[in-house]
Amino acid sequence: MAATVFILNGPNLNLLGERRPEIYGHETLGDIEARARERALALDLEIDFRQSNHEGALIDAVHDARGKAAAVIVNAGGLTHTSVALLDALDAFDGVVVEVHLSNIHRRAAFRRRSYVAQAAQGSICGFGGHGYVLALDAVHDLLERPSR
Ligand code: CA2
Repeated sequence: MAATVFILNGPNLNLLGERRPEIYGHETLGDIEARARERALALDLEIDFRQSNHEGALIDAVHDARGKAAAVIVNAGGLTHTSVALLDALDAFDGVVVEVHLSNIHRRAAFRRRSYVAQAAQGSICGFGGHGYVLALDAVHDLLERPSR
């Protein structure tokens, strides 16, 4: 049976494609979801793709992943840099966690360089736009196939 991967997106990611293309690219979140679905199909992974502007809803989604998903890919948006509560929820998830950002957060303002999410993640991918989600699915697939890595 195909393993399930939750792909969780935080605040303002629903606005992608409308503003700030110089930072976040021209793709909408729908375009990114379509790309992720295509890759997941090729990797024989099932995906549950969600976006919320609410911290509690994202935490609930991580709780929901417990017992349902083998991995969580998370772009927590601005909550990346602030949310100890989301970090705690990810810490309570037993499977693989991969952090994704469209932009290279290390080349931006200093406050964006700190990521709470990173502390719960096996790895982080940033700076590759929507392609980062495809790279994250490849990483999840690899980690699930070879758990010792
Ligand atoms: O680069 C990323 O993926 C971010 O997670 C995007 C967040 C930002 O707060 C993080 O530091 C890095 C922002 C989400 C998208 O916000 C938009 C704002 C204006 C127009 C379109 C999207």
